[in-house]
This record gives sequence, C-alpha cells and structure tokens, in this order.
Amino acid sequence: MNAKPLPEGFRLLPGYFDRAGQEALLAAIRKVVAAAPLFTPVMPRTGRPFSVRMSNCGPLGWVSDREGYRYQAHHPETGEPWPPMPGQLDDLWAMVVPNQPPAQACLINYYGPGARMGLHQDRDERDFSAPVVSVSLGATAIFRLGGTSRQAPTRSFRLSSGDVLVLGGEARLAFHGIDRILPGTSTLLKDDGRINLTLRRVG
Ligand code: MD3
Ligand code: FE
Repeated sequence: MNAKPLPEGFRLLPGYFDRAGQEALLAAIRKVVAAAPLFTPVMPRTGRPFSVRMSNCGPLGWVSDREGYRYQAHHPETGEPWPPMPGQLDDLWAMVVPNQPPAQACLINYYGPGARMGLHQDRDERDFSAPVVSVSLGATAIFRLGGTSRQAPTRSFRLSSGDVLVLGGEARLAFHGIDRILPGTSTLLKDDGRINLTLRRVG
C-alpha cells in the first residue's frame, strides 16, 4: 500500500518493448557503442569517477568531466560526432511525445556490477518543457523518485527490461536515482548488466 500521490507528469509504461523489441533495440545500441565507445565520466572539480559508464547517440550527447556537465556534439575521447539516433528511439519519442520536434540527445548509461546513480535532478538542458523519456534494458533496477526539493520524501519503483518512463510536467524536475541493480533478473545482457537510455530535448 502506497498512498503517496505520484508527481504530475510521471508515466510508467511497463513492458513497452517486448523481448523481440528489446533485442532489436539492444542490437542498435551495440552498433552505437561500437562506434562511440563507453567512457567513464568523472565528477566536476573532484574528478571522482562515476560507477556508470556512458555513451550517446543523436545530435548531442551529455558528458561530465572536471570542467562540468554539458551537452556536446562530439565524443569526449574519439572526437567523432555521436552516431545517429536509432529508428526505434525516434519512433518511441514520436509515440509518447506527439506533435513535438524529435529528441536531440540519447544518453546511454551502462550499469555493471555494483554501479548506481545518486539522487540528482536533470537540469543541464536549457528547456524543461519537453519530457525526458527513459528505456530500461537488462537487469531490473531499484529506481528512487522524490520531489522537486532534495528533502522531499521519496518512493521506490522497479524498472524492468522493456519498461519506458515518461517524465514531463512536475516530474521533469523531480530528484531521482538508481539505488541498485537486482542480480538474476534478466537474460538480455550478461553479468546482470543494465542499460538505460534517456531521450531529451536540450533546447
Ligand atoms: C525522473 N538515469 O540519465 S532513468 C539520467 O536508470 C538518469 O540510468 C537513470 O537519471 C538510469 O539522468 C534513471 C529514469 C529517469 C530519467 C530521467 C528523469 C527518471 C527521471 C528525469 C526527471 C525525473
Ligand atoms: Fe537523471
């Protein structure tokens, strides 16, 4: 029993991608990562590495280094432009964000053993009017969602392979994070790996 209301604009679409859809999307992401290898971002100032490894596709990609967080058109290590957005992701965006321009950035987060993501807001974009759309692939994650202040109470959800989350409205600026990955929950990726894709308008 959980009587706390969800923030306005929070939409979970469980099982949006079936197994065949997940495999096709994973094949497209593997091609992206072959051209734009996963890199290990570090925290601004401290240089402390993230436990999550990242890449991007689409016109812009999110990066973090000692200089700060930002969107840029090129891979930080190869200097190459990010690979194009796979068709399935453009189609997903058009389905859940109708009558809007296409997503400009897709961040690829890879969670290996022990990886997590602390509570944060997504506010490196110039425009918060478009939702963020996320796709989970592989092992199930324990996802924590709070309010628009860090002190607000939080609640937890499981994000399973094939699930899509749409964060618009008030939910767009909600604090959120990934507490942990549950081992043995998917056969899509080996070694309890998890991939999260987040589609965004940057502004
Ligand atoms: C709620 N990724 O890349 S996805 C991120 O699973 C990020 O890798 C997590 O947080 C992951 O920034 C969570 C679900 C998600 C994505 C964006 C959100 C939830 C969100 C933006 C606002 C509120
Ligand atoms: Fe986030």
